[in-house]
Parts: sequence; structure tokens; C-alpha cells
Amino acid sequence: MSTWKGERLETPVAVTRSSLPPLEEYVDMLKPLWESAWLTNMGTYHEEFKRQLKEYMGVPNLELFVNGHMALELALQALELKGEVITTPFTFASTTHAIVRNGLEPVFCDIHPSDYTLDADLLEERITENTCAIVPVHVYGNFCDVYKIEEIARRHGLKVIYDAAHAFGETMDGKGVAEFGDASMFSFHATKVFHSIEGGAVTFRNEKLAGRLYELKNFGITGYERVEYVGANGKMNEFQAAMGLCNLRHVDQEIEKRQRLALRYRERLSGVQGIRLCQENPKVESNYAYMPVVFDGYKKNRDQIFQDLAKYNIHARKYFYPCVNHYDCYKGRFDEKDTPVAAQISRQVLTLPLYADLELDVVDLICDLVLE
Ligand code: T4K
Repeated sequence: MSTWKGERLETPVAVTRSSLPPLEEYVDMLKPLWESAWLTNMGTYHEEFKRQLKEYMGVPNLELFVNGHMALELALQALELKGEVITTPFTFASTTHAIVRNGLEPVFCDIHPSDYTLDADLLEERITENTCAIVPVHVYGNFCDVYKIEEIARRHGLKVIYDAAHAFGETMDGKGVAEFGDASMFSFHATKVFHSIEGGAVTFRNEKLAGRLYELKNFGITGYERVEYVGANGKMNEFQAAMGLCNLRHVDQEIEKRQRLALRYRERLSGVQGIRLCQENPKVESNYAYMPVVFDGYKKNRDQIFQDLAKYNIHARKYFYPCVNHYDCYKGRFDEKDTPVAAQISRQVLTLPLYADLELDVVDLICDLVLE
């Protein structure tokens, strides 16, 4: 990269690139699978991964799933919710779909303009007698206003289930992200800071949920000749768990590498007229999951920057555009105008490439292109 002279990059740079452990580490993990031929359905690696994750995340209760989406969908089912669920439209499709697929009614609350998480000051006006839960999203790894949200939830007797898909490994005031709320969902998708190829987990406060989550991810089967619930197939297999176990050994270094790159972006882009970066929270130890940049009154708009970068073979992403309440599948049911901040941010935000193996020179090139 140091020889770059303004031409299009030969190798595309995507918004992210999966981190992988040394190949031998993973291959070593596969050998016992060939010997036992036990490939899925809560095998040895599944159980070991669960144990190590509980330790890493500092929680007593955790269940693994085939992906983050099933984790969220089944967590909502396990809590036996009925009625309205308050959430935000500035997220990936999964959050709202999980609510709707449980027969629940999403009610959209707008987001905070500085960190794009649910604006807790607007939360109470969305609560009705039908509200049963709140599903806030730690979007980009930005911590929600957990204290305020949970104080409101307690007063109104509501459950809080965080979509923590982006927040693996983070802490607030020294407390792990998984320790907040009634439950939190984590995604271990290949594009995440920490992954198990596909995968997910739910951490939860009430230990009585453990059995139900386990049963729901296994078709609702509760005994050899008994099926008590309408469950799904949400089981994580042994190849996923093996990848998770390998990656867990390296995740702290991965986060350190990301931090260095994120800081460089901040150094180069902060304080520029018309460019806004997420407000950093000094109480939060971040995992540097994403690098969102908002173009608001900048000399070029978000879409122009997106296209300019693409000309150089750099593929930023418009996470999250459109807002969920603007999706075709929800047409006529929700209106983006009800959440004006989310609607505006989704039109202005661009998520720049950020992953552990990204070269610092490429970050500089991206900044040069944005600033030129
Ligand atoms: N809640 C939130 C807030 C979420 O963001 C997500 C998922 C979920 C819930 C649900 O969790 P999961 O069920 O997925 O565990 C990606 C991911 O598929 C998705 O997990 C993620 N959020 C979402 C924000 O991003 P796409 O469709 O944008 O991914 P894709 O295939 O375009 O990949 C983006 C880039 O990543 C590629 O250009 C290159 C790189 N990549 C991708 C894959 C698939 C790799 O380096 N390796 C890979 O294997 O959705």
C-alpha cells in the first residue's frame, strides 16, 4: 500500500473481513470430530464453548444458537411475551423480524442523534397498556442508555431484551454488557468482531429460562417421547463451536488491532466541518465493531462518498439504510416519519471499512479520499 499513487486498488477492500485463527489451530480441532462422528446436537465443543463464553462474558446464564437471529427470536418466545414491543428502526432487519415473527407488535421509538441508540427520553411516551417489553439495540457497539431504560422498564413492569449483536466483549463502568437487562442477544456471524462462522448466544438473568431456551432451539422437544413447545431448529453445530473456541483465544488482540485503526479514523476525520463521528462514551470499553461516519452538510453527501470510494475499489456500506419502518415488507404498517432522527441518520451514514487485518495505509487512503 505504501506505493499507492492514486490508482484504483487491485484488491477490493470491503466493509469488513472475517478474522480467522491460524489454519492448523482449526484443523487440530476437527480431528476429534472425525473420530467421534458427533457433529451437532449439543456436542463436546458446544458445551465447552458455552462454558468458556460464560467465563469470558462474566455471566452465569448463557445459551448458544445457530445464529444471532434465532437467538433473539427464541429468547422473545421463551419470555412468553404478548402485545407491543418498543424498539428502534435503525438496525438490521433481524431485530424487528424477530419481534414480528413472534406475533408481537413492534412500536418504533426514535434514536439519539449522537450515538443512534434508542432515545430513552422518548421511551415513556411510547409505552401503552399493551407494552410488554423493550428491545433496544447497542447499534455499532454503542452502549444504550442502559440505566435510564432499565429504570423506566422497572417502573412499568416491562422486560428488557438487548439486541447486543454488535457489542460482544464490551463493558460499561467495568460491568460486562451481558449483565444488563433481562436478556441480551449476541451475534457470532462471520462479519462480527468475534465469530463462530454463523452463531449466536443469549445471556439471561433468570436461570429458569435456561431449560426453555435449550428446548426451544431443539424443536420444543422435552423428552424422548415428548414435545411440549412449538420450537425451531436453532442448534449450533460442532464446526461452529470449534471456530468459536479458536477465535476466543485471539479476540482480545483482534480488538486491540481494531482500536488502533479506529483511532486513526478519528484522528483524521474528527473536527471536520460536516462530518460527524459517534460520540465516545468514556465509561465504555469499546470493541470497535464498526466505523460509522455521518455526512451532514459536508461538501459531498453520503451517496457521493460511497460512489467515490467504490471507484477506488473500496466498498463501504450503508448500515443501516433504509430504516426498518421503511422496508417494503412493512409498507402501510409503519411510517418512517414517526422516527425522524433515524430516517435522517440512515440517509447520511456510511460505515467505513474496519477489520483487524486492515492496513493503516488503507485507512489513510480512505480518509484522503473522503477529505479530498
Ligand atoms: N441484530 C443486529 C443489530 C445485526 O446487525 C444482526 C446481523 C443481527 C441482529 C442478526 O445476527 P445474525 O443472525 O446475522 O447472527 C451482515 C451480516 O450477515 C449480519 O450478521 C449483520 N448483522 C449485518 C449488519 O451484516 P450483510 O448482508 O451486510 O453481509 P455481507 O454478506 O454483505 O458481508 C459484508 C462484508 O463482510 C463482505 O463484503 C465481506 C465480509 N465478509 C462476509 C462474509 C459473509 C467476510 O469477510 N466473510 C464472510 O464470510 O449482513
